[in-house]
Amino acid sequence: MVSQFRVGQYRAFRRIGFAVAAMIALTGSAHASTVTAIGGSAGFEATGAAGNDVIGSVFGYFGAQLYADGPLKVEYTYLGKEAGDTNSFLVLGNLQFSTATSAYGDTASETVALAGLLNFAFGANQATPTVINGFNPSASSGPNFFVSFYDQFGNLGALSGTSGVIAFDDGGNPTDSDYDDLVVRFTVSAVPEPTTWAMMLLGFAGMGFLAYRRKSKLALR
Ligand SMILES: [Ca+2]
Ligand SMILES: [Ca+2]
Ligand SMILES: [Ca+2]
Repeated sequence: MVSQFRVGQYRAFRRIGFAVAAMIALTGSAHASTVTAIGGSAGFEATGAAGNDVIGSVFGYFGAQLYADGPLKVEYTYLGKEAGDTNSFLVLGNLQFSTATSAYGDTASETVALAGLLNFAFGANQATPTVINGFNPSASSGPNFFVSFYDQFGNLGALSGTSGVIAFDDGGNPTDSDYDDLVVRFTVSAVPEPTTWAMMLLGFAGMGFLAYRRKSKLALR
């Protein structure tokens, strides 16, 4: 009787083990969560007096748009600024960072449900969008932003990745021809896809059924 129960228990645990392994495999097969710079022209930011006083000279892309390669979560961190104008950073149309009031290190986030453009914009000396991701002009004397996938490991030349910076040039006046007028770091992480959630729910339902069946078998004895 005791050994019989143990065998049944072992089988149930083995089944649960298979279900968990299948769920992990499904989660692992979810789309890689990366962001890609589309379009634009490659180059280094300027150095010197008219250079970037927040991140220095790094390799990246002028006039590029940032595209999510699949469902993901993006965290934005306000790194700093060197600008006379009061610039802003918006996500989904809502003001997140202002060079007048935000503290370096402040964060904001968005969840992208499907592959597509990230939903951020910059306001040049205003709290409403001036340059929207998707409509970032290439080499321009007006407001535009620079994108780089540089990180603490270097990562020079990368066109896509999981972390990088977005550096804004407000085009405010001729003596401010640089890309440090509001600098943001972005970091992406995975979110489970709808099919993964569905499979997980099925897995939990299956485990519940196994437990129920075992219980009723024991009750019959
Ligand atoms: Ca500067
Ligand atoms: Ca500046
Ligand atoms: Ca500037």
